[in-house]
Formats: sequence, structure tokens, C-alpha cells
Amino acid sequence: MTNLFLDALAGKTGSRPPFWFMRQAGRYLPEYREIRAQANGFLDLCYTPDRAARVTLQPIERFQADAAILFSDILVIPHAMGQTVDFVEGTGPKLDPIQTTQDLLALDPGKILEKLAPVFETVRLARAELPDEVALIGFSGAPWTVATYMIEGGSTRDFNTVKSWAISNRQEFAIMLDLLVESTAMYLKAQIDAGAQALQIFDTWASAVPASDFGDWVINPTARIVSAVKEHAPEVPIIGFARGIGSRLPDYIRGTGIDAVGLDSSISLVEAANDIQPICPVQGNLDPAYLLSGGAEMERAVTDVLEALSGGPFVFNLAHGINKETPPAHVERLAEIVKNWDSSA
Ligand code: 1CP
Repeated sequence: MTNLFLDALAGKTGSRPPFWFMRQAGRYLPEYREIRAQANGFLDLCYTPDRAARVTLQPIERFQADAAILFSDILVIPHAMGQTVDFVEGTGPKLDPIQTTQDLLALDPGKILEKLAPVFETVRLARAELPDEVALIGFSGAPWTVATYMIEGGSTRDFNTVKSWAISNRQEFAIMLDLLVESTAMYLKAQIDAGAQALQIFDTWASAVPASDFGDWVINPTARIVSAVKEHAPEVPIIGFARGIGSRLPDYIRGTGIDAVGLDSSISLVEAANDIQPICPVQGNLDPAYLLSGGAEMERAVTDVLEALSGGPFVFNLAHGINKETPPAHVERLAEIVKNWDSSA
């Protein structure tokens, strides 16, 4: 059975590019909001396998993407290590921030596989329901991005707390990254064992890392996760998505050992085709604002991406997650354009 998505990650160029969208499950879909309303909060939804699996499958039923992504969140890792994590309606995640060495040493990666068992069950249920030609993607956050939430206690604009903590407590921050490398590698391996056929590692806030720390905070921790996962399952491709890192992409790709790279919309199509695609398969990079806007502007922008990148190994995606105000009809139109694209024309 051919799977366009796994073929593209293996470096092949097919009859048309495969596609999926970051945050393809979520609040822009009425069927998601309905299940979300039945759950007792967001984490409860992540830990209720039959519901989480239904949410994983919803976008596939609606627009037949070539890959489904496990419905969960990057913050289940700190939660499973014992940190208090809450998702507050309308304001995003809230964590009891790690401030002292004592807070750090209280984190326990020892029971995460037990605590995250419902997530692995979600993977099993979703895989069992999906047709063979649709791949199931597992995911995690990268250590740096997860650490920003653990130390800031939630979302941040300036990253001042996490950066100054990491700089003034280098040894402790290295221990924190080690804990995240260890727990994330275990978590991703267990997702593979449950049925995930590809993985994406989200380093959403990589652009906040000073160039002088990029090796220690971004490349090295991700490389250690990639090598641990590869030792366990060399056949499972890993996509790295380090948002906003621009000229550091080649170092990130080569230094981490990822199989394919997600591109944000700061990367021009010329750079993507000439500088990145010769190194590895690329995924991206329609800005979600075009999808939100829809119409002729969206159609032109989608065609530009397809023309620039579909001649080589390529997975069509957005540059970041779907905005929650996006009309589902725009997403359906986008899916139709990609499905009708002929890469050989
Ligand atoms: O109440 C709700 O429904 C909450 C909204 C929501 C959703 C739908 C959150 C809270 N997480 C998710 C699901 C989710 N998160 C997925 C599921 C699969 C899919 O893509 O369809 C994935 C892959 C994530 C990953 C995630 N969570 C990232 C990395 C990707 C990205 O978007 O940059 C990050 C940074 C988070 C943290 C997070 N989770 C939720 C919120 C509101 C946030 C904060 C985002 C921020 O700080 O801006």
C-alpha cells in the first residue's frame, strides 16, 4: 500500500505532494468543540482515549489528509513528571513554575509511561481506525520549548524568566534538559510501539534561543532524542520543526539527524527549494493567515508553494498551526487544491 506521506519523508517525489495541517484537530472544527465540551477540561480530553482518538480522526473524515496527528499536547510530559499543569479556558496553559533546585529534583520521569498509558491507547485506537494510506504521526515538544512552559509557568512573549534562569543556573538547566531528553525519548518510543509511523518534534520557541546557546539548548537535546528513537526504531522518520531559526536551519538539520524539516513562513520558497530541500525533505509552509483569509489570495499562495516545492521530496503543510477562527470551508478548499495537484505537470 503506498503512503504518499511516508514516501515523501523517505525522499521520494510522488504524483502529488501529501498534506496534513498542524493543529488540524482543534477549535476551528465544530465537531471538535462538541467533544471538547463533553470532556472535563483539556487534559481530561487528552487522557480519554476514545474521545482523543475520535478527535484525531475528525479532520481525516472531513478532508482526507494523508496523515493524522495524535491528539494530545506537548505539556503532558511535565504533567507526567509531576508538575501541576492546568489549561485555563481562554488564557492557555498554567503550570506551577520550576524555580528552585528542589522543584527541579522533585520532577520524576520514572512513572511517565504508566501515567501516559491513555495516550498510547489513543494511538492504538486511532491507528486501528485509519485506512492504510493515511499515516499516523506521533509527536512531542522539544526540550527547550517544553522547558519554557515549565520555567515561565505558561506562555510568554519575551522568555526573560526562562532565559535568565538558564543562564544563571547552567548546571540545573542542563539537568532539566537531561530530564526532558530522557522522558521525551521514552514517550516517543512508546508512541511508536503503539502504532505511530512518523514523529514530529515541535521546537516552537527555538527562535528565542541566543545563537551562543543554540547548540546546547536546541541541537544537542534534540539530537539525543533522535538518536535514542533511531536506536529503537530506525525505520520511523522524524520531522523537526524549529520555528523561526532561519539561517540556522542547515546546522539544525545536520546536527540533530532529523529526516525531514518543517519550515515556517519566514523561509522564502526560493531558499526552501535551493538551500533546504537538497539537504532533506521539506514540510510547509503556507502562512496560516492565508488559510484564515481564504479566496483568491489563498489560492495564489498555495499554488506558489506547490510550484516551488512539489518537484522534490515535499509534504504540504502550514507554517504553523491553524488559527481557531479559520472557516472549515477554507481548509476543505485548500485540501482540494493539493489533492488535484499534478507534480509532473
Ligand atoms: O481547549 C482547547 O481545546 C485547547 C487548545 C489546544 C489544542 C487543540 C491546546 C492547548 N493544545 C491542543 C492540541 C495540540 N497541541 C496538538 C494536537 C494535534 C494537532 O495538531 O491537531 C499539538 C500537536 C499540540 C502541540 C503544542 N501545544 C505546541 C507545539 C505546536 C505549536 O502550536 O506551536 C505548543 C507550543 C503547545 C502548548 C499549548 N497547548 C495549548 C495551548 C493554548 C498552548 C500554548 C500555545 C502558546 O503558548 O502560544
